[in-house]
Amino acid sequence: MSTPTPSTVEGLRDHAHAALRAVGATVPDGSGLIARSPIVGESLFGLRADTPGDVGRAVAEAADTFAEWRARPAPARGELVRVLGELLREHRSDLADLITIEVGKIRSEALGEVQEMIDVCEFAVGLSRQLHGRTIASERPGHRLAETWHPLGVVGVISAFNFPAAVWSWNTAIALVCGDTVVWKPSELTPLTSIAAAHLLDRAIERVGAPAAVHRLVLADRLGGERLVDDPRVALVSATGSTRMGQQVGPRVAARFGKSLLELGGNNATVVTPSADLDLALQGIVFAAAGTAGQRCTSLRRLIVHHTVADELVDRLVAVYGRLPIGDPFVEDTLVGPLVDERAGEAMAAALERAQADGGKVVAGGGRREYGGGVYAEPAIVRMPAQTDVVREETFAPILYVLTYDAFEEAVALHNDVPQGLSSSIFTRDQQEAERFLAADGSDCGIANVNIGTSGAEIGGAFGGEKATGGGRESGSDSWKAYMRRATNTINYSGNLTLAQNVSFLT
Ligand code: UN1
Repeated sequence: MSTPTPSTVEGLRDHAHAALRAVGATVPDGSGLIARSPIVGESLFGLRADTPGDVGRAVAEAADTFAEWRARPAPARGELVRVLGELLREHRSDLADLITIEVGKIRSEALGEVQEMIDVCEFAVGLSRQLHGRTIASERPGHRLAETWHPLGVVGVISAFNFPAAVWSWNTAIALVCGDTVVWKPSELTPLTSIAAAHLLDRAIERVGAPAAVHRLVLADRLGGERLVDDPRVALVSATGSTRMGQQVGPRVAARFGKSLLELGGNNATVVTPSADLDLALQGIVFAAAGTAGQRCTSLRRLIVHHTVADELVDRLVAVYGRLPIGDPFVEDTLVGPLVDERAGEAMAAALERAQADGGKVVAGGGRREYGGGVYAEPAIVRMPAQTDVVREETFAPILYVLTYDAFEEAVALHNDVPQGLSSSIFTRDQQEAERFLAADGSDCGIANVNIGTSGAEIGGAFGGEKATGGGRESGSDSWKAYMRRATNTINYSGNLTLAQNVSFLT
């Protein structure tokens, strides 16, 4: 529900309670955790936090339930996810309200996030009848070689604040149809959205008669997260967050031979070539760079533009940036909401300072708007003389660094010369350039687009990236394979024991 007047702490508190009531969830009163809203920059209420011991208990319950859940046929597991999708449709608006309250996303983007959840549920339901392996030609007569896929175990999901519900659903919908049980540790910044989403799943569990502990939500701090990461009963840790977080999680999970699926930082770039349709580029760039206040892992952070079109494109971008409605995301026309917290505002200011010290020129935004107690940043455009260290780092805020190039090879080299490798795009009408960007020696990212921005991927494709982005793939395509274990089967129906590679033994 959009409100014409700016939000107040009391208003947001009532709004959050109403949304939670509508989904049927209650807030666990207590202390240890605070539900807050970046819209006003204030806390709304205190919540009981789970201790590392509680996390251990949740893992134990999920582990105990695994055998029972695994035994259910996959299409029957799909039924649970189908009902979750139905409940998400019914409560689309309530969940979107909570996302706006806790993350500050504008209405359309919050609704889009819930749509993404519905989409992945539908994808997972279809998948529940398609978890198939392959049959492989055997080198031996009268033998069959096959692959079978089996449920993995407990999946620990660690999610970030910026997609507090969708990223959980990518993991959970797929893991559940794959026969896994799930323990979810959301960001401490988004407990209410998590409570509502988990409650909808609990309702679906009850409706289809699934075992209650196929899913457990834990509202825990960092120590609780570490408990999940280190627990040998957690077969797969799927973690979304910063590269620094992933650098800790990956080795810890690997040390106990667990599997991890990491979706970490991005430093996404768009190349604009001389043949580009600049109207199209403009729209794609503004949504990707300023949308979600630059707080998507797919947000556009670097613009690599041919020197012949750079001035025109930047001038047009500056004009659009000057008109961007910044403010309360519940106000209808707002396009740019708040940054998540004061720390994000400080990181943005610090990055802008460093960029200027490197010779960068801020040509749009960069300031702060006064609006309640929230941190409202004006999305910034900075023309850089070179790709310096600050440009090569991911600052989770709306800063768009502009670099220019002469030769296409230079654009690709600049593009790939960052530690991260999540999303990328090119605007061009030249087919050769488009294909070269997508080729093996083009973009080195997990996502490479043509004539569209870097953000806003559909769920049907595999989502994730290379290098410091962590290498994991979630959501569509064959990402489900990360949530299952593969067995290779050799079946001998020949009546003779033949050894592979023509080895003879005892013959
Ligand atoms: C994220 O920011 O962690 O492609 C996920 C996108 C969204 C998902 C972003 N579908 O921008």
